[in-house]
Amino acid sequence: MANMKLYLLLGLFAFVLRMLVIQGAEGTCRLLGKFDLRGFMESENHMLIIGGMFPIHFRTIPEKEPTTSEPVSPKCEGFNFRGFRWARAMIHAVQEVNNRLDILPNITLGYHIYDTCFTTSKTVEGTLAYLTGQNETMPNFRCSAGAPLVAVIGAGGSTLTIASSRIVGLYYFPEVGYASSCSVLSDKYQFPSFLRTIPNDNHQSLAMAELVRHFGWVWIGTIAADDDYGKYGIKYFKQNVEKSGICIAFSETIPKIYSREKILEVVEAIKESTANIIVVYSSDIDLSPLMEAIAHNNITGKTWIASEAWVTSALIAKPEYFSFLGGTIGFGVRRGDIPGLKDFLLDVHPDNDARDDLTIEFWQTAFNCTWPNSSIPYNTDFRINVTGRESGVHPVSDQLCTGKEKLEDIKNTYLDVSELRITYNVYKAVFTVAHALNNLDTCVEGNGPFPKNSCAIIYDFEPWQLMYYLKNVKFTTFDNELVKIDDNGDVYASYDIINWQLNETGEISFVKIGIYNDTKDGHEMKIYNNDSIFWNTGTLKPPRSV
Ligand code: TCR
Repeated sequence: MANMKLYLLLGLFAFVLRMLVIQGAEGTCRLLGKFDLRGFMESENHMLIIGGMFPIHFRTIPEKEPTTSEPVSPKCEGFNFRGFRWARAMIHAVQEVNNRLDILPNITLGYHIYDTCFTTSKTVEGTLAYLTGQNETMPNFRCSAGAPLVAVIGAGGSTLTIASSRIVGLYYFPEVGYASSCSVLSDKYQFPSFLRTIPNDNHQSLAMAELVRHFGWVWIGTIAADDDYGKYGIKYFKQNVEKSGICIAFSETIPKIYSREKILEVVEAIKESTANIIVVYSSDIDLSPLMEAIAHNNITGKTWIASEAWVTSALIAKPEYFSFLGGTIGFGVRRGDIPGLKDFLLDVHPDNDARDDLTIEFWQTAFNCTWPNSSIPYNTDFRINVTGRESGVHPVSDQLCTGKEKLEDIKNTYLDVSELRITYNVYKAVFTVAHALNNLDTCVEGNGPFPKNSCAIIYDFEPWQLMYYLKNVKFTTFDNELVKIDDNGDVYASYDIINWQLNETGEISFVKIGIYNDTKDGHEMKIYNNDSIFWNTGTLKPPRSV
């Protein structure tokens, strides 16, 4: 009897629920909230669009009281010159494809680029906007403003890419990563439509373990960013070294949301430990507050092992940090000098497009001035840093920009093309998509890969059809590098081993002291010449950590 009642109740409940769902679908559909996305668009008169997601800002500004008024999408702060360069490199690559006669001769590509602000929420906003073609999200519909979107380049850090490629993966819609190196992204069961032009981090973790063994270090401290990149990278490194009897002295995490207390805890752990070797897996963005604290607390005598994301970063490799970080050794992915990029980067000016507020913000931040009549906020940073002061607060500069400021005259991370590694990956990602599209376009009916040897049609194909071509892509770059994507969406792993030294002008130079390559039957590591390594111990000998 009691069972019967329960069934009735459940039945009634199911009925009411169904009614609600039907009503929701048929009658009361309405737009929820508004996205606030910033970026670059170029889609008029273009036939196909490539999406791109880049961290042009460092973070979002947390909303104070989101429940008492209509919640709005947060604004972003902290202008990231490096991310701005990556986005501009994507545009440059798209234009190069458009100019070339051998790739997609009859098609012009456009782009839709969004700023992720280095946060998952903005990344998901952008991803949903891509799938619907507008700032409103209606799953399962592919509407597009003008031309169809064919693939997304992004989304930057692995944690962001994991979020967005889970969504696009539902539609088997291609996403090509340029910086997302986390090992989980190779799992095609979870991320069926993700591929990348940066190697899987398992290789880098192995390389770090090999380096530690090479120098005979026994006690190691590890520091990971609080994201998939940091945590998986360190986990795989630990698994590897522990097998060789190497001991982990401490394992710390850098918080994602800035916290002075947590940073100071990490500093304490480093101070208290006798381990002289510290392996850090983190993006430069997350690491910078910790390095500020290292300098403030005058922690010297440590040798830092850098993961690819900070090894050549201007955010960390500041001359004033050299006494703490000199001698750092790390791994960089292959670099490339992209032809014409420098001139293209210089060709940016707020006058070119009055609606382009990112460029106005770039100009204001680069020249420390305010663009006349603009409502674009000045690049602010209201966090309290480790010294207890508000860090890098730039009050609105009352100096007006004249527009005559010269980019050539300033030294700026955006314009620094000496270490194009991730930038080169962005370039390769665009070309991966372009070559796949080209192969799709040149398919000969009767010889095609689809049922009955048919081909896809370039003006109207399904995402999975492009996936087929992406998975079989193979091309050489201007640098004669062969780019080949394997079944897991991965590329061949090859790293430069880089050592931080001081050059004659008092700046940090990144000296290549060796290489690490993945080979068919294992891997090879070569350190060219032990004497060419700078150690911050003041001697030619490697430090000891026993
Ligand atoms: N993979 C990192 C993110 C990242 C990055 C970078 C961020 C890499 N390299 C350089 C800023 C600058 C490598 C990830 O999360 O997968």
